[in-house]
Amino acid sequence: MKVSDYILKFFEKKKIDRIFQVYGAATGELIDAFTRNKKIKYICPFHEQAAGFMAEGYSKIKRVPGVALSTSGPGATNMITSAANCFYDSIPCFFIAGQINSSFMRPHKKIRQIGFQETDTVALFKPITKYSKRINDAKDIRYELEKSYFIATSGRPGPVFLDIPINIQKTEIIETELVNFQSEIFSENFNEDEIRKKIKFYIKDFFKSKRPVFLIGGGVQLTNTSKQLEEIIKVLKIPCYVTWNGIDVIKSDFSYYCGRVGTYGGPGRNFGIQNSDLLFAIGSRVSGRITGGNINSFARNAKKYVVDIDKYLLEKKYQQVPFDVNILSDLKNFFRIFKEEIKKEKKFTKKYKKKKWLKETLGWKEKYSVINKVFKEDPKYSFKGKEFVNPYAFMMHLSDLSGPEDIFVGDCGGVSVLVGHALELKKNQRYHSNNGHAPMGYSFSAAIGSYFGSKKKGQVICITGDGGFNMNIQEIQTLINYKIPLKTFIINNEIYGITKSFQKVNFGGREEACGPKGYVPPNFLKIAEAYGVKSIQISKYDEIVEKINFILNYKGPVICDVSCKEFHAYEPKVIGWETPIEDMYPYLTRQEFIKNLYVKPLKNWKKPFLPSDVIKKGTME
Ligand SMILES: Cc1ncc(C[n+]2csc(CCOP(=O)(O)OP(=O)(O)O)c2C)c(N)n1
Ligand SMILES: [Mg+2]
Repeated sequence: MKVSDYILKFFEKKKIDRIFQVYGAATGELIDAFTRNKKIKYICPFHEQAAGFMAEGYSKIKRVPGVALSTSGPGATNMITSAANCFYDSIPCFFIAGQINSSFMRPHKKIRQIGFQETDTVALFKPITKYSKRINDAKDIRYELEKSYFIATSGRPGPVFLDIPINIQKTEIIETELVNFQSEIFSENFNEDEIRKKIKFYIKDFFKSKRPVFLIGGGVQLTNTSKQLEEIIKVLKIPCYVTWNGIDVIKSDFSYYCGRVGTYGGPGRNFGIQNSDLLFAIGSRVSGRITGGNINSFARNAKKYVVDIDKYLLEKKYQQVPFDVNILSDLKNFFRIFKEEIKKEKKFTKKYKKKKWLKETLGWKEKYSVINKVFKEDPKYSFKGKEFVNPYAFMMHLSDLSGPEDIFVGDCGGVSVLVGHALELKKNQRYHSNNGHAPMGYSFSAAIGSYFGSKKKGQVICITGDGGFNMNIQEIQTLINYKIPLKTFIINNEIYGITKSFQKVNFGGREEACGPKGYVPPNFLKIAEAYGVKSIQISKYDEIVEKINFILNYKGPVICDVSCKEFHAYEPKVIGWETPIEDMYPYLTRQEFIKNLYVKPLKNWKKPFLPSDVIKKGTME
């Protein structure tokens, strides 16, 4: 058997049935091996970055590692962004590149290049993967694949990179002679007694607390433990807040869901978190996008617990938020122990009530719902006297009209804020985006990957900005080639909206390179037409419902241009590094917060500078 055949057989055993690749001579042997394997198919996107994003989307939905394959040199360097994306969002994926024949490689680092398309890819991928390795000996193939798989999927998951020279790919091996990898040597055992002890502390604190909250992040979805978490929440009757990655964990129709938090906090407006006296962060590293720049003002009266699988994030010296109790554990075991301890606690078995606080937090979610505000005041949007679509109104209707098993994939920029504010998910729906690395152009490719990873029970819906869609627009042809009925909504404001609003605040209103100056997007309807994909424009409020319905019921792929010309009021948001996250621009939340107050308002924080055209009715203070 050739090494290439062995590699495919390995992935087949791991229930991986699609590999995303762009051809090159350096992977010729690997691609040829597909002719001898019946179970795995290759998918041909038009760019290696897109292949990497597809592998990520596939992995997130199918819950097996994704695999992206490229040729040496430029093919491999094109996958760098995708590997980094997986690294920062902890997604297990294999990035594999072919490499030139070992005998033509440069003999020393000082020699820049010998072989055609020779590049030191192992070094390039090292800081953005959990493991980066060239296979120099065909006999190592089993060991290296098993080791890579173990590393990608265990502990805090993440991508791995393997560089496989063409001569190694075609070497004949005898399977029975291959050395295996013994994962036991590398496995990390958690200290169960320590975890249990800390959970017991927490339960004690919980009964003392008046305003406990859970802050839930994407780690729960990665470990597929949402059900266990929900069981615990139902017993504790505790208000739950989610981060952007946690949108996919606790859905909007869950009874204890009280909103989304952070510098762009959604429904609930961060009030529950900021007022809490006991916070437990689960599956989240609680980044600056949650806390804002004024970290000490974050949940400032709360005793803070955190559980994380990444031991470095629990070290005080590296911690942004100073947590009082740090628990090192994987979530499966953590939830198991938590449930065991809850069962033992008699106070829970009696009719346990903690209704006042829950009612209050749910009330804030309703009262400070972004959508309610839009709809009560003005669901329409016009620019220079002409009506366009208010993307918040669009998002609300899309949530409403979507099917029970639909999968949403979002891009970065203004779209991530819109989704965070206004996409309300139902129980069995899924949503994913790219939060740590946040490259534009992720969603369209990742949605295609998600389609291949899905059971095809629901639709796959991509929500992207115009800027994001331009990066990887070539994959429209992949929809045609594989008959993928993807529904793509481009929130087309014809600008780089989020960065334009950043400029407004930070550069005294001066605007450069974000459109209309410097950035002008193409006509997406014509582009879709040229590829032969159905295209539709939604250009005003009254068309939204009818057109979304049409698109969602359409059999094939649709590219929809949601025309929101120059809209970039992504609000509410926190402005300035000193601002505590309860103070959200532009509505009067500071006064509201003081009215709803359990903790002291911060004094003497430096108000951010806002140019006059940004200051609207009811600014801070
Ligand atoms: C690859 C890449 N380049 C640049 C950026 C910086 N950036 C972040 S969001 C953004 C604008 C996004 O524009 P669009 O997709 O149209 O969304 P909008 O903010 O207008 O809703 C830019 C340029 C980025 N995140 N990724
Ligand atoms: Mg835009």
